[in-house]
Amino acid sequence: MTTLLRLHDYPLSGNCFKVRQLLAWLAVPYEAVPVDFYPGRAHKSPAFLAQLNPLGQIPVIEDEGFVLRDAQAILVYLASRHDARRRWYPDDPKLRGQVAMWLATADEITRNASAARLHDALGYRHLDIEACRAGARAVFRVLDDHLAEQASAGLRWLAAAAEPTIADLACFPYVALAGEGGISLDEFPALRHWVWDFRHLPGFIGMSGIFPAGPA
Ligand SMILES: N[C@@H](CCC(=O)N[C@@H](CS)C(=O)NCC(=O)O)C(=O)O
Repeated sequence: MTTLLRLHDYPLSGNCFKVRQLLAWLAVPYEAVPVDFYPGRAHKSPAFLAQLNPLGQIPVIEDEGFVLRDAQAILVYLASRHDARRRWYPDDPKLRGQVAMWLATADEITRNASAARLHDALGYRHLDIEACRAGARAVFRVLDDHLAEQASAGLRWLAAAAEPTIADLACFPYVALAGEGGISLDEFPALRHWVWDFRHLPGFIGMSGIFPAGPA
């Protein structure tokens, strides 16, 4: 008997959102296992560290005994396993290289923009909020410049593909939630446009703070 894929999940986590959204797009059934992230800090419990993620972070999935941590790694796994069209994680070597580059950038976004949000919204007062905001603005500048260049070549997404890939999904949530960390997107017009396009993708599920777009 096959068991459902399990996602160790917290509804307010943008990293967990990445996984929920890809599972929805790929129509993969799963069981969400709630993690008492705040205030319980269940992701730092000895059992969580020993069995799921020694880094004490979410998301983590379990797929028939296969345990995988890190949102970007999980997106690669799920797209490779369940997306027969190879739309989300294209086979083309150059596209794959571009996707990998932006997946790495997504973690840079988490380190800065997500940290600023944790500081402002969940009371992570030990974080250096000005350094987080400056780091987020620096990486947003890279994204904004890149998306503006893509637009001048007739492209809308981070990799040079006609459709969005897991690169866009990985970078999306903490850009869209930047305001919750006190970071304005006003100086990043191409990035704002990309957020708008992404929110309008069919099947976009949204999360608290990022609402699905209504009908056009
Ligand atoms: N590289 C990891 C970062 C995950 C991450 O930072 N998750 C946050 C929740 S959104 C977390 O668990 N933070 C707790 C911590 O870092 O101590 C990923 O992309 O999944």
